[in-house]
Amino acid sequence: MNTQSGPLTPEQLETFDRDGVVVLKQFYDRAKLIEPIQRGVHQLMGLLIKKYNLSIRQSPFAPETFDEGYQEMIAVNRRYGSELYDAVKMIPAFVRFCANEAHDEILSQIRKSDVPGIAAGGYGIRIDSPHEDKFRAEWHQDYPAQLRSYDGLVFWSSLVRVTPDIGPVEFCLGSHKDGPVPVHTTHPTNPEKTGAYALYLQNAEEVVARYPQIAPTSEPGDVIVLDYQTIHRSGFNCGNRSRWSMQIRYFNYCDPIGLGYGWKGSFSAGVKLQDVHPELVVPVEQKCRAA
Ligand SMILES: O=C(O)CCC(=O)C(=O)O
Repeated sequence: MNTQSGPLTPEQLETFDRDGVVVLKQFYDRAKLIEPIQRGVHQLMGLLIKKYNLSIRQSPFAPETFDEGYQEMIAVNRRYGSELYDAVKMIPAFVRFCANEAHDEILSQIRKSDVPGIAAGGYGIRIDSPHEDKFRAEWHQDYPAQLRSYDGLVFWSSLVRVTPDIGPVEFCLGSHKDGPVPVHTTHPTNPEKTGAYALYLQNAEEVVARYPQIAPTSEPGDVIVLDYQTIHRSGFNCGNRSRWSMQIRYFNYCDPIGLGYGWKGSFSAGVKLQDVHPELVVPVEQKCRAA
């Protein structure tokens, strides 16, 4: 296989190499790949509205309004949103989308590897609701939270138009070049944040201040590709619609670090980061300061 060829242009490769993140506009066929996922969400919403006998009116499916009624649904009971969140990642169109060959090709092209892998438990659909902080990801790198290979990639794309008010993801440009930052495993201020959500960069404020930041807006069909070592965080959703987005994590089976520990996963695989990378975990007695 010629690992030099692939979907990214030389300019896009250069951007990725320099910034650790690249935005590919209208990369996916919206009608073929994105709409079936939106349709699946719409169907599951319909089932939950019926199951809980909610007086929520749902219009026939349209890609722009597939989540109509979601805000009302979680206002009745936030637990309904959690039920939907767990369910949507099992929509067949989404699982097919995760294993899209274009993702294999990008991993192969960027990492010059012909053995790409999909990180088990590393794909899902986020629903970031207005003014909700519990599930907001703080500044972090995906590597400690995912493992599998040091040089993995995240494919991030949205199911709704991501405008500044609903909190585009923020990225620290070039941060991937400095490698993994040790993490605190307990959140400094919010005890509600647990597992991967609780991970907190050591000296986060000083670290992120070293890099220029961007928060790209996006449309369904766009994809943002980022390096496992790129520091990023969820934006703040101050709008009146939930930000629905998909994350698919790929890794490289040929990476000697991942190969060394048998491509283990991290939190979602029930593995303790300190058991794989003790040097990346800040001892509990060292106090953490919030950024
Ligand atoms: O979509 C977001 O808010 C953040 C996603 C994220 O942090 C990730 O994919 O690692």
